[in-house]
Amino acid sequence: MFNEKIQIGLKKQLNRELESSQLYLSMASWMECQHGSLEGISNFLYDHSDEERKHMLRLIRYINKRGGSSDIFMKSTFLEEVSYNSLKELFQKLFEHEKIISKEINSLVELSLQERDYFTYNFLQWYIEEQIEEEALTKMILDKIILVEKDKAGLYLFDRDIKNFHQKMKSSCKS
Ligand code: OFO
Repeated sequence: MFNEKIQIGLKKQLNRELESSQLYLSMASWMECQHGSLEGISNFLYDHSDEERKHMLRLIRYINKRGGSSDIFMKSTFLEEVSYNSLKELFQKLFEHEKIISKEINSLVELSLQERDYFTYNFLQWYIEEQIEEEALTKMILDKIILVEKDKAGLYLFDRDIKNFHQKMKSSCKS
């Protein structure tokens, strides 16, 4: 029987991943509407929304494989209308969001040790690595945006950088 406390923790996390996916999606759409010329950034956000969905799926498959059930969620939610005063504000929110997710993952790791569930402990190591990358990535983007924010030419070049960086990441994931 799959440990009840662990199951509840993992189910909460899969809902957080779903929320993350929706957050990135709403940000991508806002970017596309408000800053259509900066398509490197909006494409990055759209793709990241898909990534977050994959993080959720990974949890669902794990819970089911361990004999639990993840058939408890999916209340249909409508995306709230979002708006940001600036690109900087958007990425600040994203960075804060990723830090919260990291904290939640850390608590789950702690719980898995308390409950002596070493399978789950091992499973969660992938999420730990992922959060290290995601915090670093959102912080790097935020820092760059702060540097070029008021400079239109700088923003254009930055968007091109994100596009190239993003392409490289996508092809390294495929190989
Ligand atoms: Fe799922 O990593 Fe971001 O939130």
